[in-house]
Amino acid sequence: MRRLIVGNWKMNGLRGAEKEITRLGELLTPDDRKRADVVVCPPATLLGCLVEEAAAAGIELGGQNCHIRPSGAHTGEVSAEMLADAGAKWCIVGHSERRQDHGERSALVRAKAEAALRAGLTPIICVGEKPEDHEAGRAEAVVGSQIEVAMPNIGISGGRFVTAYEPIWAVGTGVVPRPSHIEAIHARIRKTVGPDTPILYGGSVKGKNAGGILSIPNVDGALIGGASLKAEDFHEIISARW
Ligand code: 3PY
Repeated sequence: MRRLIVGNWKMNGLRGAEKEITRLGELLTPDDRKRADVVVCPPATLLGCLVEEAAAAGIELGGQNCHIRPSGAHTGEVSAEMLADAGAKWCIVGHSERRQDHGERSALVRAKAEAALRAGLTPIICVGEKPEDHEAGRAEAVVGSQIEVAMPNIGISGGRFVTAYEPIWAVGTGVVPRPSHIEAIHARIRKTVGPDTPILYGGSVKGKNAGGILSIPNVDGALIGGASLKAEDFHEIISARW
């Protein structure tokens, strides 16, 4: 089955980043393109700069967050319409760094996912347990209730959304959960989202572990942080054998 590999650049990248997109396009082989769809989510400031290079490289672009309203008096915010206008096709919502740094809860994440859908973007809805939930054996319950609340209304989504499981204790730490843990949580998400919604895994994915992670049942792709910043590192993940 085709995998969806999404790079989340977070708050990294200045003009000149076009060369990483062009380089990635050069590295992607026809076989890579057959086996995976590739999306890069740069900071919103870079979307307009990357749009031509991304189209030439056969890579789609996404935002990392959006406001729930299309426009208005919301200083410092970026709407899903603006992301779409700048060339995005996707939008990450509810990333653990938004939940932690900006107090975003699952009900707001759902409203953001629905705003993304209304603007024509496909939302990538992130869920994941905190270290203390993991240690207390509550991961399945916590993630289950996050996705139940954050899932967009079917009348708005028509089923078009993606989920990403990112255990907070694995984001940017170099720690990767046991395959049995990833399998159990993805099976729990699958129960709620149904058979057709892709479920990505995110958290310390690298070229060396990508093949193993992408072979776990119900892992339909990956959301990649730091390892997506350099074209060579990101390509190592995309070209991993699963
Ligand atoms: C990570 O792997 O660090 C991520 O947070 C990807 O979104």
